[in-house]
Amino acid sequence: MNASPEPRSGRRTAERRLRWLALCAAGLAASCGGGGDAAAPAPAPVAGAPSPAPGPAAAPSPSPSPPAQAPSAPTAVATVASGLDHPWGLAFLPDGRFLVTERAGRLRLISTSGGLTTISGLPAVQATGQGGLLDIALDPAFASNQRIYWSYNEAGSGAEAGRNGLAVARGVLDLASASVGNVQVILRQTPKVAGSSGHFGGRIAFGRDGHLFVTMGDRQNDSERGYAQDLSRGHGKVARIHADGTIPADNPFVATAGARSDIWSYGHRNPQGAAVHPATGELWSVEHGPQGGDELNVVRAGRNFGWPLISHGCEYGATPADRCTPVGGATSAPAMEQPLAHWVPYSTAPSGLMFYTGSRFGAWTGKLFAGALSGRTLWRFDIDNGGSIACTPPGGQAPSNCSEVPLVKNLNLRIRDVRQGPQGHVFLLTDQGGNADRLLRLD
Ligand SMILES: [Ca+2]
Repeated sequence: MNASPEPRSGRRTAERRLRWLALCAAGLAASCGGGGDAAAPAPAPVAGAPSPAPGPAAAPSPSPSPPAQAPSAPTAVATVASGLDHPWGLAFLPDGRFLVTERAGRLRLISTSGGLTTISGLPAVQATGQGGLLDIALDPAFASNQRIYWSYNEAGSGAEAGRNGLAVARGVLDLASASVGNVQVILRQTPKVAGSSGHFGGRIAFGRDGHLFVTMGDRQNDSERGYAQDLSRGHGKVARIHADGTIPADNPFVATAGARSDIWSYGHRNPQGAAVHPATGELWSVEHGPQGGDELNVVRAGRNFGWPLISHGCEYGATPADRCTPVGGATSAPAMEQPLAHWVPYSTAPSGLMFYTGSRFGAWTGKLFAGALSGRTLWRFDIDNGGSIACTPPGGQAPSNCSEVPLVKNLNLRIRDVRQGPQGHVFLLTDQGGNADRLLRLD
């Protein structure tokens, strides 16, 4: 269904606007208002004009518009760079180059021809288990301030020696010397924990108003996962901060005694994908459930997303045929959010989330995409069709609103991140280990 041909015409942009309006009026109405970030008028989700930024790898002379005979969906995969080591996050520089994090702690500058340079000047990263150097983002005003932001696992020191936790830092990138200066740590997930190297969350995304969202996992210790419900701790939360690390006055818990003022939402397990809806400005996220029960959520201010009190997944060890008791004992509860979509009975381990707003691939415009690690695929959500979304991993019957992209499924690689680049291309990071760790472009 990805490749269904659609004729191009001058009415396309208007039609897309109508589709987004239909999204708001139909099954996904709740996603179009009510959130703390949703007050601003919604811009047209599809840019009528191409991105002003120069093109990526295979387009040495930037072409301002897609070729006349461009396919309506990607039909080929090109390797932009190989030789990476567990790449995790991706950002696009205005000059056509790329920044890619490697979990082991290197920030890579990648040329349009795939050449790798290591950026120096980052603070120490503790690379262990799922932890290390994680996501990367450019400041919305990067062209004038050259500022970049990254998330990572920070080792504790002093009284916190032997513990670790997620941190977010920013600095000023000097491309000429391939270094970062003026580094400031702007967020720490506290308290740091002992005995875990997992569930950091770690995605960062700028909201339309310039606030920075940070997803923070529950840190995987079973005995401590209840902290996801504890507003005094950073576990299992999404944070929202100003770009300098200070706290927005309209954060939902700033007036709650004992609560961290940076909390935007709570009750999360391990959110590894985050993207801001192009029409509503709301944060959407995908998170890892336990065994089964991975979730797609619309992350609204002050809401409780349930972990570990409710879940659509089982404790590890249940067989797929088991009718397990969900973690927490129930799949729903009053005053707790339900995911927009969830995966059962298998996990797909979603990582990376992208609203496709480009016009290069017309059949993808207005769709949402999530990478998958254990699922080794790219999920496509036809959110613009309205109605409910349910995802059933391989072996099941996938409903039409949630499907896998065959082009990516056939790669059989763990997809860590998916991003829309300049000129409407789609880029993937594969986190496979060995020679298969790459930056890919879908053509
Ligand atoms: Ca949940």
